[in-house]
Amino acid sequence: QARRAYPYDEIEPRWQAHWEERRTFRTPDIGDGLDTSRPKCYILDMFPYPSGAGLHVGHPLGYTATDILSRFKRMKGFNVLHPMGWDAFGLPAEQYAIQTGTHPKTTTARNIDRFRIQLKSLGFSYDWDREISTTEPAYYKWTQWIFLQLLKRGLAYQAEVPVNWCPALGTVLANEEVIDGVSERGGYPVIRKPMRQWMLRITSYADRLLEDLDDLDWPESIKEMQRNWIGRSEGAELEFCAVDQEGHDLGAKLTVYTTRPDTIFGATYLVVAPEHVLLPSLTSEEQRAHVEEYTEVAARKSELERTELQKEKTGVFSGSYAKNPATGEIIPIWVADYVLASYGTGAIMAVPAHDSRDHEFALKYELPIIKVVSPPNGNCDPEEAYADDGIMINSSSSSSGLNINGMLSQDAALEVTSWVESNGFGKKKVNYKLRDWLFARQRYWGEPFPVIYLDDTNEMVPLTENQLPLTLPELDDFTPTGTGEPPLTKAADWVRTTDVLTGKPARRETSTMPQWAGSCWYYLRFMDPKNSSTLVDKAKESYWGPVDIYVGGAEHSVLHLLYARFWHKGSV
Ligand code: ANZ
Repeated sequence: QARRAYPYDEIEPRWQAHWEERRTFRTPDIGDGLDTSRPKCYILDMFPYPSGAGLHVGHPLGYTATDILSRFKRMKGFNVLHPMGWDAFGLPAEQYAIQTGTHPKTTTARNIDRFRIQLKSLGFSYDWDREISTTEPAYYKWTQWIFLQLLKRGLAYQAEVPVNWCPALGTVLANEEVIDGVSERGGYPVIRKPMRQWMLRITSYADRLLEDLDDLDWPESIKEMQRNWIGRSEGAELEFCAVDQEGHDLGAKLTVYTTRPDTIFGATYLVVAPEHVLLPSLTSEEQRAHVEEYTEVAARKSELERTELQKEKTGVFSGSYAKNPATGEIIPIWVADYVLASYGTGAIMAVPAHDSRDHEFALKYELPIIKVVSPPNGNCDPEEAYADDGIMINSSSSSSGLNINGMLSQDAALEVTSWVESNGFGKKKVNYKLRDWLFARQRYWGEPFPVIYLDDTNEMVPLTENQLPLTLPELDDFTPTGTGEPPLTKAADWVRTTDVLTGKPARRETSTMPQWAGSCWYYLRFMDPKNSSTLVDKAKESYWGPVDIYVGGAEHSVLHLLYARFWHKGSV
């Protein structure tokens, strides 16, 4: 009886088969039956990562919302583009493959099939004719092509940068794979080790990525996350001369970055990051053993452990001093890991009366604390650093001729900046928290870089466009090598190559691109998924673009949602 009243197990399969057969939700192409006089609506879901477990409940949650909207818009006479595809390169697939001993190609194909069946059984109205996967050579040909464009524009470069190296596992780990300084898998210690890596110059676009947010029709919370991540900060770089205990000039200059030049009279010591290049030359013989021991311990910590997670500040005196240009006083130079090498100049002037980190440090190591800002209403906690603006006090010196007493902090900051600028030991400076994007992984399951290195000169030569795609070689043993060399080094026949232009022997790049490479631009490819001669046809892009509705997780707000904006700006 119940079956006859509601034969759901007959209705759904029947209609799903009907939609499949008739390709009901196919969106025709421009020039192939699409009525372009109608308005369009491009409704996009976040590119799912097809894991072995199948869909989780969060997937259909968002997909149901976009499906309702797609059907509604179609009924209202819109041409609706509502595609689906797979973000299928990357670490999880590779880890799963290593654990199960199955090739990532096999597991990925299996996972995609499973996801597709599950999505179809939910009856979503996707245009399956436009399905793409980042792991298909026909797709990653264009990911590689974009990389070549970035390279041509000077936006891709190689540099020695510290990476998470796990000696026990013999591999480089992504930040997400390191928990409290040990590897997520196995719990082995992870250290920071400099390695040659591909980097993308996202910082060249820091100002545009920030300013253009104002014009974006995105939720304010996502825009705010991007703003904070880009982290624009206005201040000054100031030079301090290194001196010995008697005040004799040592010939070295230490540049600090500060957002509070107004507090210069309260700078009672300087701090350099443990990795600072000048540290070895600033270290006195008496202090050398202490400093070296300290920097070694610091090298084992991640940035998060050195900042947010650090319960107690630690540091060591370097044995040298510097002259505070405003006061003429001789102040000590310390090394401490709460100062990061990767931000500003990797050195700070410490103002313990007005910065809480410096305050805590000064109390612990008994360094002088001098108040130079008085709160406008006169009230402040004497036990704590007063970090807000106020009125300058204790801020004049006859030796330097600088006097900012009685000024408001902001005016004093401008005054000090122009004073250092006119005396030639500093300048106004804007800094961003945003770093260049570490764009290489010592892993197998990713897009190969389309570049080679000539054997004789080591010169890097980009592949030509007609050599793309450079396909990932079949490799039975795709596990990490144990030496930090990428697994692709094991594909010896693939690595060995010749430069087509000169016929010279060469070798291929063996690191691969990170998972985000393929997910940076998929919204463009869906507009023209089968085009083999260009990434996306201009006419199709101008009809379908931009994406009208995108539903995805906020956890990607500073990953592919930011990377995509950078690629779009950088490659067109
Ligand atoms: C002196 C000072 C006095 C500071 C004061 C603050 C308050 P944002 O806003 O994040 O840019 N700083 C600079 N470089 C650093 C580094 N590499 N690692 C850790 N701290 C660093 O912060 C800039 C401020 O953070 C700078 O201004 C500097 O401390 C510190 F009352 O200089 B300030």
